[in-house]
Amino acid sequence: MSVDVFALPLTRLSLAEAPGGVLDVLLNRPEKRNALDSAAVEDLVALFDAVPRAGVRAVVLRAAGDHFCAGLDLVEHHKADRSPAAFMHLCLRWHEAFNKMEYGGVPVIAALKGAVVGGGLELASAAHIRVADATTYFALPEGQRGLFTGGGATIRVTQMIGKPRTVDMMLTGRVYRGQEALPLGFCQYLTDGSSDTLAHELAAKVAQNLPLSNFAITSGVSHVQNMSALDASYAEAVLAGVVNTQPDARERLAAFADKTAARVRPDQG
Ligand code: 1HE
Repeated sequence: MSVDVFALPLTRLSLAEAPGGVLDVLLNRPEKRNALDSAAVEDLVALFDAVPRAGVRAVVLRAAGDHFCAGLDLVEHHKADRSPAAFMHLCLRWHEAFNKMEYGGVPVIAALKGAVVGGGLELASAAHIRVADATTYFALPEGQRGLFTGGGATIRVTQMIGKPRTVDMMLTGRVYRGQEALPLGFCQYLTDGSSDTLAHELAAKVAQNLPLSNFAITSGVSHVQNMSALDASYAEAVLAGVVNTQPDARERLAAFADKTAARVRPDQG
């Protein structure tokens, strides 16, 4: 049974349909630079809980205003004067949201711009593809604010850029951007134009893959990272057994066999 994401009572996110089964998700609190308060985190949990059962073929996660996301809502956090247990439980909701994003099996493409900092970088790192534009910059300013990352930076940012670089960013507040950030792994694409536009182009392409292939690529690659090499090779074989024999693939294989399918060429981008 398909879930209707448009029926969700979201307050911090706006949704729109894009062609080809792509869902456009807008972080929509630009006046606060899309800082993640508890309402935003609950929206992300509700949305990414529903997305895998909603027939969505790919998600573009983008932002209103000049900045992707300023991280934890520091004003809410200051006013709430939370106990250690309360903040731990809040962090667990962040993990719930980001794990649903990463492991849900539906490709998520983040269109970045401006500040992608603190929890904003943690949010971006849960996406499968990150597209940056010329304004995008990455930082983990928690250390300077008397805080520590709690939304998965120790896990996903270290996977993206490595432990020494992550620790340096945390300690010194170092900022990365542009041509320096790209080869380090902060993003897979850097555009001179609009990251929204490129993210949508990529989503349209990704959405043409069979959903079961995309499920295996996104959730499968993430899951096997958590396994021993022995278990990972077993899991990969089981996944491939299911995906590579799916009836929907027969048409594509037939097209290759009868030479009507596109060949892989070096100039296709
Ligand atoms: C916010 C937040 C926020 C902006 N929480 N309200 N993250 C940070 O340390 C980043 C903090 N933010 C900034 O450094 C800057 O705001 C920005 C570089 C993102 C944007 O600068 P700018 O000049 O465009 O905007 P601004 O004037 O600083 O802020 C505009 C408004 O957004 C203002 O509210 P207003 O009511 O006074 O207009 C700001 O208070 C508000 N705003 N960022 C709350 N983060 C699970 S642990 C995760 C740990 C973390 O993420 S720590 C946070 C790291």
